[in-house]
Amino acid sequence: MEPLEAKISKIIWKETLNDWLKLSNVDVVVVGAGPSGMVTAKYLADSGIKTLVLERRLSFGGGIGGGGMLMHKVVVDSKALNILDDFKIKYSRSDYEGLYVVDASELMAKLAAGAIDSGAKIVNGITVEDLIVRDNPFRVEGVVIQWSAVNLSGLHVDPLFIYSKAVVDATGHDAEVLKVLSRKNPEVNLKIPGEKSAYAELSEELVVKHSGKVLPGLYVSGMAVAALYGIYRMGPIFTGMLLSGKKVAEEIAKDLRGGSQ
Ligand code: 48H
Repeated sequence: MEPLEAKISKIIWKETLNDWLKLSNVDVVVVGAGPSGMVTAKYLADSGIKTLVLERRLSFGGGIGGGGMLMHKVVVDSKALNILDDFKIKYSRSDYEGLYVVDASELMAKLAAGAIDSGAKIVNGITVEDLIVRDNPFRVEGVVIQWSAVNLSGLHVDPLFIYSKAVVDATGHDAEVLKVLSRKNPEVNLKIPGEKSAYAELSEELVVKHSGKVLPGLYVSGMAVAALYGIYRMGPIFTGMLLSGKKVAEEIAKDLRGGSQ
């Protein structure tokens, strides 16, 4: 008889490795399990696209959890109510026409559950530290990954790869994927000026307008869009993040169908 301890370990080794074998070559890698990334993942998965979300932290939600200055409510306007409905997230009217209130923990939990239930895979504790690229013509074909714990330790451990047809930078304010691409591949001439000060109304609109493809194989959603195009910030209103995520999913689905990602 095998002792229970050995069985537990064998189950975890085997099932995790089985997962990674399936995940080493996917259609789309979404970097970051914040609001825009999880919305992108759900709608991609709904279209039958094999989608992997890699999240550095051991949790979901990115900036949602902090609510507005640690108050556990966020604001969404009427333009994104259909997305909240798709994820079965509850909302209530505020005192202001067109503005709705959502509980931050419900938003985090249900965005993640919605993406997972639609078939996207979310793996926590993984940091994307670089990209796989091809030249002539230049394109992005996946990510270079490391355990977040290894990065925190400062140990020199070589990373591994996930090959994909498309990568989404959904890393938020720091636009980490775009920054590493820009730094290591100067020939693509990608400048990231960083986001501007607060102007909520305009920011909500411009982030969505500019969400989408950056380079062949590389897309951007959420606050990383603001960093890339020098757009204003909007504070704890999440309409733009949700619409941005959906828009990017639709663009990738179209590109993958037409073979032009
Ligand atoms: C793996 C990574 C890496 C990496 C980061 O910040 P997020 O919530 O991102 P968005 O853009 O979906 O939403 C932004 C929103 O939360 C926000 O901050 C708003 C609306 N601010 C307005 C304002 O004025 O301040 O989530 C990004 C996620 C996080 O969970 C990170 O841990 C993760 O990405 N991440 N994961 N590899 N290299 N970098």
